[in-house]
Amino acid sequence: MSVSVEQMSSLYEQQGYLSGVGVLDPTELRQAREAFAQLERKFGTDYTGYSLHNVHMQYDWVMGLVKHPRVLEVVGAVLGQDVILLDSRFICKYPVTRGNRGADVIPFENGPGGEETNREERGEKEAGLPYVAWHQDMRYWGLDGGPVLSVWLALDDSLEDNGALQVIPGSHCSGMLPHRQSQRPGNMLSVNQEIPEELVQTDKAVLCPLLAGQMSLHDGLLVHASDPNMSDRRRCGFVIRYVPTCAYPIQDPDRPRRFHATVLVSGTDQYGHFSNSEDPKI
Ligand SMILES: O=C(O)CCC(=O)C(=O)O
Repeated sequence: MSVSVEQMSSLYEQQGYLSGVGVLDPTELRQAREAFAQLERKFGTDYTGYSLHNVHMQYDWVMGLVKHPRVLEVVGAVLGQDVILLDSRFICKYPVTRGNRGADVIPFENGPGGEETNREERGEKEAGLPYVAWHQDMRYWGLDGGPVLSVWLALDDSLEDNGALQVIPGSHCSGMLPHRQSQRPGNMLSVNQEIPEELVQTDKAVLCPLLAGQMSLHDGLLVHASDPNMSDRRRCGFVIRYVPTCAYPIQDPDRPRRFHATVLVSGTDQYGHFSNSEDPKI
């Protein structure tokens, strides 16, 4: 049974996220993956892991993704028709092998206890590997006047073993939680923030597995994180942040992120809060 965008929107309001929404057809997916592979060849994987930031301003194929009709259909059902793209970033966790991490790091496998693999043992294997700490996106964005919606579009299958996104359903209703500097090495978040674990209902965490070409969406206040990639497969996602045009930037020294690459992706902008939200001709 297919779910209407209206049903998606009400589910999103209720739980703060949606997952498993199909976007790219096989041809679009193949083209996006080939284009991404070209960037890997050009820049190297150390760079493409986290540094392809706002490249929708540089590459037509990336602009095509941020304006993909299916993405905008679902985003529009949640935010309304007048929508600005705030920011975009590829987040790619590469597989860890003996070769690229040194002999002391071995790929994660279930121990003799299968699913019951010892947490401590797993912790040791994961030590220092790239992960994303529990956080809320709004902690980073100096914004008011409207919600932020993040799309996570999978270019690879994103599953439990390669570090899929995890969310705490309903946590978007609890307001902004305190964040602090993370002590655990490997946090991919540029400002290295985390919500202290005692404030996160980790027993309620839900994994958002995606097949390549699908997306998840989450609210800017939803608590979410992701574990290291312990598989032998890449996990590449494209994160796109959208706001309704009524949202506006604020001066908040704790949330200093600026918006240099905004684009009006749908409808009209009667507010002009983001000075460069014209549709750039690239
Ligand atoms: O890609 C990830 O693992 C985390 C992404 C994330 O934190 C986000 O989309 O806000």
